[in-house]
Amino acid sequence: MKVITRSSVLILLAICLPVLSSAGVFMSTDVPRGIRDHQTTTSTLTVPPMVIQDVNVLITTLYHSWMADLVMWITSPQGTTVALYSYYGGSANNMLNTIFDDSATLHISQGWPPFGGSYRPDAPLSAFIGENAGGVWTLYIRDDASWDSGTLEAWGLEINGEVIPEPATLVLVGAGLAAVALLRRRAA
Ligand SMILES: [Ca+2]
Ligand SMILES: [Ca+2]
Repeated sequence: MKVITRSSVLILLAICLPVLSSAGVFMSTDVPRGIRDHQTTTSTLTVPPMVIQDVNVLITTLYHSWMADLVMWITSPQGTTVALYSYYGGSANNMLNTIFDDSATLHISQGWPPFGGSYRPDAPLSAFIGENAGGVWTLYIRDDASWDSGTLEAWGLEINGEVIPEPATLVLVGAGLAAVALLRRRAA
C-alpha cells in the first residue's frame, strides 16, 4: 500500500516551485512629479509578492538641468534603503533611459548626463535579494541646490523573483497529490 507522506509533498513542492519564477517590469503610475529646490520628491509603485532574486531600477525619463543638484535613493516594502545617485553630472541635463544594475560595467559616477545605458548604483541593489518584493516601493529624489528644477516623468523596477504561492494553491497541490496517491492505491 502506498501512502503519501508529508515529506514527499514537501519534496514535490520543492521540485515544482522553482518553475514558478517570474520576471517583470513595474512602472510607476503616480508620475509626473515635480523636482523642486531644497525639497525631496517621492514616487511609488506597487509590486506583487515574490522572493527577489534581482532588482534593476529604471529611470526612464527625468528632466532636470544641472544634474549635480540631485541625490536619489530607493526603499523597498520591507524598509531596506539603497543609495542610487549623488551629485554627479555637473551642470549637464537629464537622466534618460538609465538602468541601475549591479551587473553593469560602469559605476554611475563614470557616466555623464543623460546617462543612457546601464550603471552600477552608489550602493548594491543586491541588498534586496531574498526579500518579499510585494508592496509599495518608494523612489526619493532630493534637490539640494537653488536655481535648477525639473520633473520625474517615468521610472520603474525590473524584478526577477520566485512567485510565492497563495495558501489556496498549496491546498490544491496537496489535494492533487493525495488524489494521485489514492488512484495508485486503487490500481495496486
Ligand atoms: Ca541586476
Ligand atoms: Ca535645484
